Amino acid sequence: MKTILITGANGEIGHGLISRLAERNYVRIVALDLQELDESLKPKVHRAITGDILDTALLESLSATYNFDTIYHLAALLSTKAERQPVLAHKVNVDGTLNLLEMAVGQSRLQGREIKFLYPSSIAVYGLPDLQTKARAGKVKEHEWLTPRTMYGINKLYCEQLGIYYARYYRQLDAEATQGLIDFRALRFPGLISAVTVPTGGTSDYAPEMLHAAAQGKPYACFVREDTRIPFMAMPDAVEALLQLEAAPRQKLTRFVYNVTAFNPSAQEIFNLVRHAFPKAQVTFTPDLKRQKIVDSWPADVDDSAARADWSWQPAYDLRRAFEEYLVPGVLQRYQT
Ligand code: AKB
Repeated sequence: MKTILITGANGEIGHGLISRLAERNYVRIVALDLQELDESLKPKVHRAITGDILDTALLESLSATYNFDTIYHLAALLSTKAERQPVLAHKVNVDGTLNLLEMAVGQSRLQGREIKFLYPSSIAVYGLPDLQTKARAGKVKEHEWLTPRTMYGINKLYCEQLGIYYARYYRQLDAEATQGLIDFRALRFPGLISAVTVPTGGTSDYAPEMLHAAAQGKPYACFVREDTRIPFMAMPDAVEALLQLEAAPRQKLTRFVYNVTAFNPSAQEIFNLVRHAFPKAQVTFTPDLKRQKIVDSWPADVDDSAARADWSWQPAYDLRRAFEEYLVPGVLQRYQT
């Protein structure tokens, strides 16, 4: 039996991850979220806890109760929400991650073995200064353009470094060895599109919002320009990427942090696909100049060749398949009454 802690369990990735992990009969999931876990997920987990990752007493009591093999630390405030509440975002995104890393160290000491720590980072760690540079940059590699312009991007970039510190240099001046406590692995996700859930608080949300509005016959005012282009991925691939990175032998991994992506349509191309599936879709493009600037600072594409080489990353869904075989049937089923 493997015991797995998932923070932010009620969020978009949490939904998909819990469903996939629950298919394995050797896994016991402890789900933690600020909001009560959805009823549909409750039967899939061993225990659902409504609580805060900033509550260290709660984390200590969890640590005293369970021997975790792997921690998926998904809880975060996304980019738009983080810009509106930067201090809260810093607390949740940075202090929350620090608390989880400390908990993982405690677990490692108790169990006398390394604890796997899976961390979803984001394309928000990149910051391109203007559209000309974005066009020239093409597929951005992991070490390029690490000059984020949002609180969320800064938080994610710092927490990647924090995870590497805990894996490699934690308490390096202590007499006793303190390495080998945490096996930290991070993915930089692009925008994610799910057929099952609608995101809240992100800036890549225009793609899923457009699709879900069309499926419900609701008009949608897209907050970015038609030519806006960033990488995206269908949610099942995001979940698969986390599971594959978790399962990869450590010796095959040449880095702690990996780009992953699947397709990178413009907002107009997304609209074309949405309109193809829902010919009555009413979409207008009314850019919010401030949110637009955030998306313009993110790369048009990322280079995920390291993930492909090291752990055979390969998305199952390209853009056409994502719409035809996952998103459109999924939202049709979801909104069918
Ligand atoms: C957001 O829009 O903030 C997120 C992200 C790109 O990480 N979806």
